[in-house]
Amino acid sequence: MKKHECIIGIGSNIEPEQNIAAALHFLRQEQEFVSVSSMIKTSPIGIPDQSDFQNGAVKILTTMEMADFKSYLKDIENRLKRDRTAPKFGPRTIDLDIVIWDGEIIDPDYYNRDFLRVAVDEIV
Ligand code: PH2
Ligand code: MG
Repeated sequence: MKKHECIIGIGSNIEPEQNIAAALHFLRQEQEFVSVSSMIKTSPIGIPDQSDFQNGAVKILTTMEMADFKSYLKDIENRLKRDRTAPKFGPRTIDLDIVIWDGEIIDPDYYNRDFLRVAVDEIV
């Protein structure tokens, strides 16, 4: 079966150690896990008055198509009690975004956020 290579940006500023560890655990159990970057502490973008984030990136291989994989990441966020009523740039237990899919950069944050580019470039 054809596998897609995906690099996921990972971020959290609510109990980030536990929530990032839990997200990585799910990805290791449920996908073909390739590598994970260093996690770095970053100042909040968008809404300054909230806790610092931990950010990093993960590379996996998946047999899912992109739309299904997006839903799958959303499901992990839900399992980690992501509050969907919180503001767009507000605090979150976990945020999982597809940054690169089969070698193509699909998230413009790659260009806008230095910490995301550094984390992704570490494992690309
Ligand atoms: N994500 C946000 C809003 N602000 N700030 C940092 N430092 N890291 C993030 O991942 C982040 C953010 C919503 O996507
Ligand atoms: Mg995000």
